[in-house]
Amino acid sequence: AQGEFEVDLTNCDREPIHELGAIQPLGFLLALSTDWLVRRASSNLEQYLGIAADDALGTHATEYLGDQVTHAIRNRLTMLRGPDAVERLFGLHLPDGRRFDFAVHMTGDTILVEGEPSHEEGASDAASAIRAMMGRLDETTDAAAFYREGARQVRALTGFDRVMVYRFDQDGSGVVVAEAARAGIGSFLDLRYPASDIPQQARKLYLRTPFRIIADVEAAPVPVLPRLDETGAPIDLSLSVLRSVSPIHIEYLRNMGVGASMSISIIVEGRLWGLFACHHYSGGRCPGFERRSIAELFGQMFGLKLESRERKEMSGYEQRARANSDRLLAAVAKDSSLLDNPEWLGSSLRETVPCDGIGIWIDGRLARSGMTPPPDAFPLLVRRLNAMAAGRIYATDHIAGTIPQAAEFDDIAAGLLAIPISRSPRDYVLLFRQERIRTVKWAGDPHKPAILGPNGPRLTPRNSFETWSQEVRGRSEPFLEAEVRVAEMLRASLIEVVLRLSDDAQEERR
Ligand code: BLA
Repeated sequence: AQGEFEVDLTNCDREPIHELGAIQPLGFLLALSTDWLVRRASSNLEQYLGIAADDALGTHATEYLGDQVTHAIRNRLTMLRGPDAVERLFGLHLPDGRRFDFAVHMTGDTILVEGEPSHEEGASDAASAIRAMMGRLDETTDAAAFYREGARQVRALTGFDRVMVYRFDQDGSGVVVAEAARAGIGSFLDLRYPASDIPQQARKLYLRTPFRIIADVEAAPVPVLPRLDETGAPIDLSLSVLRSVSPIHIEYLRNMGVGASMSISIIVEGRLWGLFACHHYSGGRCPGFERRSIAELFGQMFGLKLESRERKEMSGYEQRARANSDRLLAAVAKDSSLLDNPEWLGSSLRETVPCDGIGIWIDGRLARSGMTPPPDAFPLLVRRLNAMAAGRIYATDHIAGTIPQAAEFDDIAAGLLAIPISRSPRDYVLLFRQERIRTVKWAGDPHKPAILGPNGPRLTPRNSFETWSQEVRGRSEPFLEAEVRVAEMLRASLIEVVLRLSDDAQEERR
């Protein structure tokens, strides 16, 4: 039965997109043994090298690549470093004088050589191009301007109709945080796309090969022959520059009206932070390999700069937080009654980790200030916290997600950061954040990332990108990683103070 259904995401994540056995037609591929004999060839070989793929199998590739190309590639192969290295050679001359660009890498004991005609597009002074691009980035002050400038630079370099900076969230969905686009094609800025639009295995590949070009959505893939080798294995095209594209993704791009697509990975702290996602609408588009390589290098530099910006921001925040916390502790040390004063404690903590309310639970007694759940909600809250991992900070933007009863007060307090302040998890400082109703603009209904395709139980990406607004309730502004780290620091100090106070109290009692 056909119809719409909830997408089975594991289905998508299992498609072996590195083993589709085909390339895009903009170049050719040869798989060579280490002694340079052709093991596999793309079926379009004749078009580029004048010899049919079938006839090339088992021959020496030097016969048609020529001595110069063979020599240059052999030399370069010795420079491959690391398992995911791909070497590039630009503007080499074939025996008949035509200039080709090459990408070479190893997969197992097989050499993969990919060639495509050189573009005479004057991208030769790569170093100064990159230097100028970096300079522009450095002139930007805030994050938004930095992203925007990045998008502009990639568009200027590659000429795509639309260049977006697409940033991932923890749940894998993403949002367009900057855009540079040709006039008159509308804007995707701020739109959110579900995680399933880019399946897991594709994300893994984009970490290994930070650049992906889909030069022409309508181009027929070119099979690499033979499909299976003597061991029955398909060719592994994980690192191939020309790797052909999953039909599901092609369908997705068609549904979006895209003719060519390009993505450049933005990697921060070893993680896929996001992508430069680029669309071309009027047919295919493929910048030359050299220019694509500059774009890729730009993406790498962009990621590094982003990383250092984020680090700087973080360490600034942590420094301020440390100073606040030192001040707080010094004050308490002087006047221990302050710890019983939730108003005072609340306003001091708020400077460090912004919140709307604070509850202090010590020895079964509650003190609170600001926007907090009602007092009778605390015993349950504390019991649930006691049941969680001992002695750890717990932070959530959605208390009711773990403690369903919290839904009753989530219009007042929706988010919580709990700091356990005694060694046995019984006493807490609880920071609450109010609900913040947000409207998320999804590009299409995220509950229907796919519909059942015309050819049976095969997934088809959704075909509507009509903005679908979702009102998110019962959630607060999330607590950031840096805030949680700072809370750890506060915790250590608070424990010290609380221990000291209880020692003093015992002494007084004696
Ligand atoms: C790949 N999906 C991608 C890529 C992007 C997106 C950017 C990288 C390849 C490329 O550059 O085109 C998605 N494109 C987007 C998003 C925006 C955009 C979110 O412009 C927002 C601005 N896709 C689906 C479903 C499946 C799917 C349901 O929607 C699976 C069932 C698959 N997407 C899919 C696959 C790839 C992909 C398999 C990998 C393509 C490849 O590299 O071979």
